[in-house]
Amino acid sequence: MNLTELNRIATAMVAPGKGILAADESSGTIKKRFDAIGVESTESNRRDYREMLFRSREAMSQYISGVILYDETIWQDAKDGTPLVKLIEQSGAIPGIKVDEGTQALPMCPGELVTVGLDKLAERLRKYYERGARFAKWRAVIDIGSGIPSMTAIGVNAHALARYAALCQAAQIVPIVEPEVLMDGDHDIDRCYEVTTRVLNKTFQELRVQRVALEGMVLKPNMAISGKKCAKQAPVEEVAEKTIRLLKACVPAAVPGIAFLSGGQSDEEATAHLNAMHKLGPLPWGLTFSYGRALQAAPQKAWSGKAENVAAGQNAFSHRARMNGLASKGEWQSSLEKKAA
Ligand code: 5MM
Repeated sequence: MNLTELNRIATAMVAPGKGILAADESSGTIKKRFDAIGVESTESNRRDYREMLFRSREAMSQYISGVILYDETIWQDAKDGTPLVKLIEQSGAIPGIKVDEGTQALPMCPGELVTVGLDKLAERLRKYYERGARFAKWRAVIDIGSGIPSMTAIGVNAHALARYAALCQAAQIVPIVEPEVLMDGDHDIDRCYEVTTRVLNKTFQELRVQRVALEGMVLKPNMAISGKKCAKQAPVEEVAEKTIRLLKACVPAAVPGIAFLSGGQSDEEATAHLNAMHKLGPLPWGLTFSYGRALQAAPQKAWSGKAENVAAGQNAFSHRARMNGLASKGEWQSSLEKKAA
């Protein structure tokens, strides 16, 4: 393992002003997104949509440091025959790959999930590296509800995240470690804070036990935030303050960067929260976005599967990428959104 090189890539993934595009929706999830805009989820439509994003010159060259791909996409070519991976590289961004294989019910733990995909992972990583992937992603899902999460679910998911991360580093691939505490319930921000603390502490304990080099990874956490159905929604400043307090308590400074998931926040909320956190600096790690929905909802709507809307889709994507790029430096203002509208 060349740790200097892993650290160089991890640092580039969280460079100030840039963040990561999570375009790794599995077939089921992208179908849901396409259903919402009335587009059939065929292999060629998925290719056309992602090609549109990767050819968005402004977004890709200025605000996107890396793209997380799904297995189908990493092997696909653009309409003109150029591998999609090459389009990403040519824009100056780094290709990455989602390597988990989704979740399964966790036996003896009703309502809880464990992420799978460790079998033959070393071999898959070798092929992805040859194709150009320089980082990977594995997402664990932790739900908050009555009596959950259990320490069993937190423990097995942390163990799998660390197994995955160690295999990535051995294959010279930077692991994005994503333990996502869902924001789907009616819990308040303090319950999210408490559960996320337990999850991150257990995750870093496992990473250390399995000898993962913290200097060669990126953490992709949720923010400390109110559940979507909670009657009392914490304001932006509280989300920022509690998230930074929590991360400072749980994430060692050796980690080069933290890149948030958006988790179902609106586009502008996700941007405002990241921006507010940068007002609380200096911070010990790079802090940026690795958004899926909060970067793609607008371009998906603008595109709606029509070739004549490609420019509109690219404009919508570039706008969100620019707003989040500014937020990753604490330079975003809500008036910039209105001006664009
Ligand atoms: C883009 O969505 C990713 C893949 O999800 P599925 O495996 O369920 O299709 C997801 O892991 C994503 O990378 C993160 O959750 C961040 O995306 P959001 O939309 O939460 O910012």
